[in-house]
Amino acid sequence: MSFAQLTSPYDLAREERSAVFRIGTAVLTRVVNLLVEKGFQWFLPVVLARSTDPLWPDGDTGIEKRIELEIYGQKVRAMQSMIVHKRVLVSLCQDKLFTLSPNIRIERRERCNTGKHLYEFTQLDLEVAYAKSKDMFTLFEEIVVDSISHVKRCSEQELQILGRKIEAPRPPFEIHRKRDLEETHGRDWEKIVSKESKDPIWIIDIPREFYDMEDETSGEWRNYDLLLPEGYGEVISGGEREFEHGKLIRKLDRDGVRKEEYQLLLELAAQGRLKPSAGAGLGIERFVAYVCGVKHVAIVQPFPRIPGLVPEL
Ligand code: ASN
Repeated sequence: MSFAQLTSPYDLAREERSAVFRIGTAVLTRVVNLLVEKGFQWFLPVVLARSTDPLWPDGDTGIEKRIELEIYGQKVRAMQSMIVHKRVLVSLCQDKLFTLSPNIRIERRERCNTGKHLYEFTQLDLEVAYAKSKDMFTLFEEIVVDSISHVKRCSEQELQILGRKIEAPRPPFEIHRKRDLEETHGRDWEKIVSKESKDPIWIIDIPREFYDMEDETSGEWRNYDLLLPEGYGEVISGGEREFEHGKLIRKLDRDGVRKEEYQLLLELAAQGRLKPSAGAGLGIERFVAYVCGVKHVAIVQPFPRIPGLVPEL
């Protein structure tokens, strides 16, 4: 499959495209069923909102443009992640919930060839009240293992069409501190580690946005990413969350993030109604691309949204 073909889904070999579709359906069905079986409620996504993920500060953010527009005299933003909405819902109505949410992140056009970046992707975004990092490790390990096993069982022919050999990894996955990997492998640690490892690995203690829990004394962050093997890179990102009003304010000020955009979250925190929680999001296209063994995440999108390449439809 050549990269040029990615701009038009109709140019791809029908058999291969169909196999990717069927595997995508199998993964989504299994993940959703698993969560519902575990008592999660499914809420539908919001696309335009006054509050969204600032995606700042985050060492990996390569956003070229943030989409803001005015409706009914109010400024709204295109959803970058549903972190704020999940936190509000988990605090006010439901202890375990998830959504499949379109995230619009206008990535720098130079990222078109990384194979991992899209300017619009779908995130399975979940949040659990009172959960801790270890609960999320167990849950996502089950999601990853279970959906790969399901695909191996039910989509054998599709995997064959794509020439994909994949084994379900064995949990628990290894856990490494980001700064240790950086020390050993240098700035390109993520690429190197993802290429070299045989199984997915958890990366912990990652300095980033205000909403992830940070121990202000030790400087340790209680958050995590999951890296896929074979160079597929980061597929899950999440953390335990800040819920104390004073700490949230300090961190927003420190990061230079506009507090007006997080008013409801801050009000709940001030009233002691923002629940402690943990959660994470899994990039659907990245995960399905890995299961299928394809070279670019856009291959799993019927209408590819590659940075810098706006399709006809
Ligand atoms: N979904 C992620 C989380 O739950 C946030 C993100 O996508 N930036 O932490």
